[in-house]
Amino acid sequence: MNTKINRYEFKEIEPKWRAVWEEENAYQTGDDPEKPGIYILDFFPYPSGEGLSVGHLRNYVPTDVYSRYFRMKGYNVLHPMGWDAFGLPAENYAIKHNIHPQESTDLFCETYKRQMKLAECSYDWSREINSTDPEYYKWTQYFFLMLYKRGLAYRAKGSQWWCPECQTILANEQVEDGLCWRCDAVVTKKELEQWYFKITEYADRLIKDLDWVDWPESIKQMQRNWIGRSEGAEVVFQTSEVFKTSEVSGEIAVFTTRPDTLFGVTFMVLAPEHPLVDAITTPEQKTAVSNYVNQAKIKTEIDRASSEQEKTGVFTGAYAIHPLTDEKVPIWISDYVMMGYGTGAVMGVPAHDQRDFGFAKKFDLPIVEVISPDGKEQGIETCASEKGVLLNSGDYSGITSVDAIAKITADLQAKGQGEPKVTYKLRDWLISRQRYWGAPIPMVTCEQCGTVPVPEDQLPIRLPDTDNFSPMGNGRSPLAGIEDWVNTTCPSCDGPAIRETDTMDGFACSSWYFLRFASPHEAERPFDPEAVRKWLPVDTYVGGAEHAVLHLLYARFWTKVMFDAGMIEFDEPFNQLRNQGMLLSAKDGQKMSKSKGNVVTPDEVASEVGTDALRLYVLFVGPFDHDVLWDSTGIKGASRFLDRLWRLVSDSMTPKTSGLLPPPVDVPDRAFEQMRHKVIKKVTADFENFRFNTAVAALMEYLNYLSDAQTTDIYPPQWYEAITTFLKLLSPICPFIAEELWQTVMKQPGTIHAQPWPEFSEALTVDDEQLIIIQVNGKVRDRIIVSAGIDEAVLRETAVSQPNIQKFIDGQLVRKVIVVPNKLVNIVV
Ligand code: ANZ
Ligand code: ZN
Repeated sequence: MNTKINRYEFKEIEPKWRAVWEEENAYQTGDDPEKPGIYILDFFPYPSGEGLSVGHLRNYVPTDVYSRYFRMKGYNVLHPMGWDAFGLPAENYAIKHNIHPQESTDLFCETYKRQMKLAECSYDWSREINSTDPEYYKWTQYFFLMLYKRGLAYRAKGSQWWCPECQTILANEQVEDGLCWRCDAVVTKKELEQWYFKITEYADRLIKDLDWVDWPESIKQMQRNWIGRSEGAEVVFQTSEVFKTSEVSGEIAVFTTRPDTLFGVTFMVLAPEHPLVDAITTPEQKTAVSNYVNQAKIKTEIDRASSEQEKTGVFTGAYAIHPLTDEKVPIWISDYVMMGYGTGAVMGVPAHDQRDFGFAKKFDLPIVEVISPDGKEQGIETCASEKGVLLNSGDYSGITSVDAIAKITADLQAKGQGEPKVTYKLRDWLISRQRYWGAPIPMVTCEQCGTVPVPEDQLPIRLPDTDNFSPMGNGRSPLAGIEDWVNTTCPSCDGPAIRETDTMDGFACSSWYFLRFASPHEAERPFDPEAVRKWLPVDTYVGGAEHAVLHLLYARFWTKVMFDAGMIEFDEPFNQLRNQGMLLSAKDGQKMSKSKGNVVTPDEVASEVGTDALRLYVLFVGPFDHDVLWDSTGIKGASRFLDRLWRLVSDSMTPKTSGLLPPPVDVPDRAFEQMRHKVIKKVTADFENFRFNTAVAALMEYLNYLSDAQTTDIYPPQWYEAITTFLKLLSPICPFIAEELWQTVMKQPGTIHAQPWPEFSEALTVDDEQLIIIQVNGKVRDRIIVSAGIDEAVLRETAVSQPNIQKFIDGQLVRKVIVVPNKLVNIVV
């Protein structure tokens, strides 16, 4: 007796294949010299205590499908995974639960790995790396030294963002709307001596090379805006004689993008922190000015920059001299001018600059129109910031803004009162963190020699073991409290020296990890140049858009530095970038997080419906790059699809009436074959273009089509080819059911995952003919191929006159012929 299983029994089938693939090392990186290589990489995950939610799988499952697809296409595929595991969450968790951060980190990594394996992501685990491994951070320190030697790492004192919760300094990129990116605490400013990387030196190249990488335009634009390149001029204003002393030059430089508006200047504004403020303020204004400066200190930069806020400010009592008209211009102080941008001073042109306009209105300062569309006076109701033709501008009146910008800049330059200038919003990357759980900065300070780099052969500088990794509370790293670690000898004079006690920003670790995967066990060098030449740059890089101006900018910077140092032969690390959309909880439309209690874990879904259905649904839930809701009821549809597929394939192997397989009919069924080619074409193009949801939809339709074709006992000749094609197309998405049906049910030799990807013929994908089913009294008796646009009357005739059909009509009276266009003809006798 044949006991037929009517559904896909994932509970037995999935563990079985899991074990086989593990045993066979199925996901080992290919090294066949005949094959081309492709490097498909996910963003370096930061394992948190929450583990993975199904949302993370919107990153990992698509890249996995993509990797499996390329393996079948005959590529050597590098698809590795590792852990960006230094950083605050592990440390905070460790402090709270009183365990060592290494322990909590290991725990989190283990959970992530288990869940990724549960989802059967085909990573080559033999290449796993971990940024907290001394064998890894040794090289992070090595790159720090490389930057230092190239003059790209320096120490400076400055007022920087400080998170009072995390008790550490943060880089500008890590402050969003005045809040800490990790804990959402309101950040303040703190004055500390810090290490910086000179990313600003690469600003132009970081903008320029965005032009040719295949990245989403939105990410490119975010990077361009963040770098914020502005072309303009520096204009130097003299102050009146009175203020020139031996310390003060009496000059105030401003940065402007609009030198053409110079004749419209009616005041100047300095940032409250501007170094000249004290010197130029007149005795009568001293009190007012110092009150204002103190107030400004407590405001956040966001509030200061906001155009909504009513302008505030105070007059210094001093005047500057207009470089072209020699008129006296009052000098004010206002917090809408930032010390960190340009020169920290602006020339006020209220007629044509929005913020200056608000300021002039508030303090009743004159507004002089100097630009209009046609050079004629229009009157200034609101600020007019467009370029145009100059008026009220002496000899320059009547020329265009564009010409005036060049001419005025040149004339100022000739007088020594200005020059062309490019300014960036980008600041140097601040990398010191006053925390324990990071890579120590490999520098020491010696009384004799000053700041000395640790020689490379003494790396790694290991994190000392301690039980006390809580912040000191005084703005210093916990490492500062470990005296026998701090005290060391100077590598250059052997005298007493002390170590740098801050650790590196975790983004340093992730700025080069993609190189490490090429030769993860290399002991003598950060990477084997030969392996890097073979695999890099990364072909396809996939992760969340939230890293637009963080990791994705930093990694580009390091890559360019390594290129300049001659270590690598490319200067962009990621050729193609794709960002997945977020998966929001259907409960509340919010991003999944433990604190909101709306997390759906892969574990719960997989235990209920299996990994294949989970993967299928993750892809089908919406377009790859869209934010979509996780609707748990939809997952049932994925299960049903797999059950139907199971029945379709196993039924074709167990004929209903006899032990024999149904005999193929002789006529090659073109329409049936055409369908197969069309589906191959569609799924192939969809995979290549990250349209996984429509690939799934195409397979669902194809399953319907095949099920319809199967309702009779007449199997078309290409039936088995159709179902093996189906399984191959599905195998990157649902690796388990495809393998089971392929090997066990269809008794095909070898794993389906090593089969060549199905090919299609372009000609066969064009709809020129179609398959028509012919029924007699509702029973299928034949199929014919007709041209696609066939006339209905002709189709009727053709159907009735088929010899096969004539047999069934058998001389009876044809009472009715029903035509369902493009599908079937039913002959009623
Ligand atoms: C005069 C002027 C006239 C300006 C005009 C604009 C329009 P972006 O494009 O963002 O680079 N500015 C310069 N330094 C500043 C600072 N430290 N804080 C606040 N504002 C500052 O902006 C450049 C413009 O921002 C500069 O050009 C300057 O105002 C202002 F019709 O100068 B402009
Ligand atoms: Zn924080």
